[in-house]
Amino acid sequence: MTRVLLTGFEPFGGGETNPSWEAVRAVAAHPPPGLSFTTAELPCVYGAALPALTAAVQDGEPDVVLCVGQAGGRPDITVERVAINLDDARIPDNAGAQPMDEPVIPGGPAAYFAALPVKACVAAVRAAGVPASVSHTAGTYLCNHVFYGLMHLIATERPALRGGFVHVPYASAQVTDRSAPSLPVAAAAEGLRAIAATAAARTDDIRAVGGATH
Ligand code: PCA
Repeated sequence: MTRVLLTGFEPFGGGETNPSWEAVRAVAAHPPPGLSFTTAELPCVYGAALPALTAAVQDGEPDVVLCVGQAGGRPDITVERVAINLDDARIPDNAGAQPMDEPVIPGGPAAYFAALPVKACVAAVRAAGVPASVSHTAGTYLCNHVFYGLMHLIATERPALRGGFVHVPYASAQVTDRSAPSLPVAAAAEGLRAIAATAAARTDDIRAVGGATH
């Protein structure tokens, strides 16, 4: 059994729901064979999100951590390749904080790569019939903050742990009154199942086109 910690985020920016948490809950309710899940809903609050992640890692003692967030406007599931040491919030967090041009971890390296076979994960989501791609930026808000914090935890304290960050589009139910790309929560959950199974099964990546020109 591979132990997987899945985290989602609480709603933010005036949203009523966050599809990352809904999809995480759906995965944990119907886990794929060979995987056991613990879950945590992270606050969208600087100063509280990483302590909540660390506590969830301590509680669950996972082999793999997949943190998940909403990327409204993206059309597909994106497996993030790189976390940067930068907090530069475009909107205030749920407690009103809006850090600008600050490091996530003072003195930490500029960036970390995900400890996931990102291209194999993308291929697995696509094979499940759900659109996916590699992303080279998780932004500069809470999702990048948590992603960087996770990778710093792995680099400094938990070398056996593997993990990374996945962004999901709006849930279709969130955008019924607008023209915006979306995925049903069930499809996002299916994609996350494929990523979790891939991350549990392999550490080496596949060689496949997945870069970006810009
Ligand atoms: N998405 C935001 C923060 C929380 C979430 O679900 C982000 O992409 O940073």
